[in-house]
Amino acid sequence: MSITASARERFLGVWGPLRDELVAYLEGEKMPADAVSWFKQSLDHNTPGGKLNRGISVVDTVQILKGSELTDDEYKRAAILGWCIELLQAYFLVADDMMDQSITRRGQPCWYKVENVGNIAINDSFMLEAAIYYLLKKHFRQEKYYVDLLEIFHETTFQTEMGQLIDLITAPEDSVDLSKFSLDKHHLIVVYKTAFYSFYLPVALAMQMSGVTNEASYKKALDILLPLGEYFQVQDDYLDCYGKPEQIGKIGTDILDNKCGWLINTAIGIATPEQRKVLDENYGQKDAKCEAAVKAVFLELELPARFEQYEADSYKRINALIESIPEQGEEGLKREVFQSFLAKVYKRQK
Ligand code: DMA
Ligand code: MG
Ligand code: MG
Ligand code: MG
Repeated sequence: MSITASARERFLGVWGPLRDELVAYLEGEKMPADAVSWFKQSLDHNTPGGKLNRGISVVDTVQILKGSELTDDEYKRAAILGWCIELLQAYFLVADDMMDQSITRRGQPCWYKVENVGNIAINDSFMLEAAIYYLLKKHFRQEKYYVDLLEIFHETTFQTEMGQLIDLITAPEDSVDLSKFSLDKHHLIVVYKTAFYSFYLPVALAMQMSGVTNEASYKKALDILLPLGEYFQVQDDYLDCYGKPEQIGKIGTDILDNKCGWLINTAIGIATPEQRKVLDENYGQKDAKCEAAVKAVFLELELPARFEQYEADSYKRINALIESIPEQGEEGLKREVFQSFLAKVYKRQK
């Protein structure tokens, strides 16, 4: 099942109070009114407007592992962890949009593009990250798994930043060299920049909250969630070119930005020498005509149909991984955790 409107609404209901706690902290530090209102706007512009897959997956996983309805208090605590991932996502996206020179995000201007924000968005992104640790300390300091939560956040943040590093240096603005691209390179980039924080992190946090302590279960979850995350980022690469901006909420920039994405890597593997020449001459140029020439080759190579095939193959492969968990579940793992996450993203249009 994908996320229902009522699940979204309930999760969104936890955001307002958390946002107010963060704002109250600045007030308590006697920050001037304009700073408090700036931070509040940054929080509201950047945190709640997305699909909320990551955050709601924490709640869903805690619920599935418990096997019965969560109490209001359990729901709220799981949702706080979920919002901490959404804050992490907000932090990454504010910076990512500056580095990728994107225009819109979630149907509104990227934060750095908002009037009077500009490079102040760099500090705003840091403050979104700092907000995570404020909330974790406030709400989870007394738990025996508090240090585990801190470590998981720190480790996945570092992994994501390594991924962003290789994403960016594989896409230099001034020297396009498609011979440096490969699907292996792409695999490494997407696992690090997306899969750890978007897929492993929500489930690992929920497992911590549910009292799962054995390492092997975390490893097994990782072995399913990294491939799921890779599939998700390939969808993102596909939608960058073929998604409608009104639907995906953002305008694709991967071709202009010389990104080592799934489409260009798939194209390189099958292009004729003539098509390759067009790609070499037009990929990564900040020019709409060049972008159109690349897109024309992508269509000649039938990349949409190849993507559909990739999607069907991934679905099978990930379901087979899920079925490696015994039907009755084992040590803090249940098939439904992964099935529910897969259902949230399978054939997504945004
Ligand atoms: C996303 O990569 C990765 C992170 C860590 C934000 P991306 O630039 O492809 O994302 P988007 O398409 O949303 O800008
Ligand atoms: Mg981007
Ligand atoms: Mg990026
Ligand atoms: Mg993208």
